[in-house]
Amino acid sequence: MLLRLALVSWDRTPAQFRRYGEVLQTVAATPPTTKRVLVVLPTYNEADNVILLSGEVLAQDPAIHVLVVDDNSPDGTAELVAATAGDESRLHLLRRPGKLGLGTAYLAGFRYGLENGFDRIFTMDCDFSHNPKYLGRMLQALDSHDMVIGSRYVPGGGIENWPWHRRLLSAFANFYARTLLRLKVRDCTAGYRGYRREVLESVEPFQIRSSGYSFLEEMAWRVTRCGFSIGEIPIIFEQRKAGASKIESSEIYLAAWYVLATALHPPPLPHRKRDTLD
Ligand SMILES: Nc1nc2c(ncn2[C@@H]2O[C@H](COP(=O)(O)OP(=O)(O)OP(=O)(O)O)[C@@H](O)[C@H]2O)c(=O)[nH]1
Ligand SMILES: [Mg+2]
Repeated sequence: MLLRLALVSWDRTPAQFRRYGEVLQTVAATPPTTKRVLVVLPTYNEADNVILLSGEVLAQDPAIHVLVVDDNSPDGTAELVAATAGDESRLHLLRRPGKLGLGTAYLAGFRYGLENGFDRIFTMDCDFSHNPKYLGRMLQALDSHDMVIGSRYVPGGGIENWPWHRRLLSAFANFYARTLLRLKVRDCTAGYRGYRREVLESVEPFQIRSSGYSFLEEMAWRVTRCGFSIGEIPIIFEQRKAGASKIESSEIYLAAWYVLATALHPPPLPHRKRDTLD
């Protein structure tokens, strides 16, 4: 099935196909999970990455499904996924009419995961910055934590090939959000995350109005304030190799403003945490 997934995309993405054989050989032999797992990949112009990355994610565990949430990418990302999904029952596509932002793409993924009975719901960037090889460890961490973050800022974690100014910006954004929102997690702007479904049912993520980085910071804040535990698994974050960044610099200022507003006027939260750990 996975081989067919790659074959369908041969015409459009020969480079992705060539690397696919290597992928199958390198997947770690971790014991398969008994949970139903959804990995949400938000995409905007990720045709160079989406097929190979989906294949790598699906290869990590037979229980994993992938949902691509695409915002009508002009480069044909959705068409590639649609052509491939016909032969791969664990690959799903949600098309949206236009570029509606990363935050609402996460929410669409959460809704899909909850409505379709998934126990564990992950998010990751579709540009290979988040290596799928960490999914197994992150899944295991969800046995003892309510939420898990693939973290650059815990021992063993790090960043590869980022220029100094991006490192500085990321470190400052984390310091700023952690201080203002009084968060203990080290990497609160990371998009590589996993949630137990009960967490998403409890913290009312659909009330979040912000997008991008501040969406992620507010999620970490909600999860913490509602009394859930967050585990961090060290990852090496890699600079994207194909395609271009979609995050605009204005989003950084917006996120800074939004974090300040959340700290000064916290939105109402549900009162009680549901006990999730089985
Ligand atoms: N559906 C959807 N996906 C988006 C949107 N904006 C960004 N994405 C996706 O969200 C993920 C993160 O965006 P990136 O452009 O990689 O942002 P970034 O990681 O901060 O920037 P780089 O480090 O330069 O890659 C990628 O998979 C994008 O394709 C959007 O408006 N809608
Ligand atoms: Mg990226």
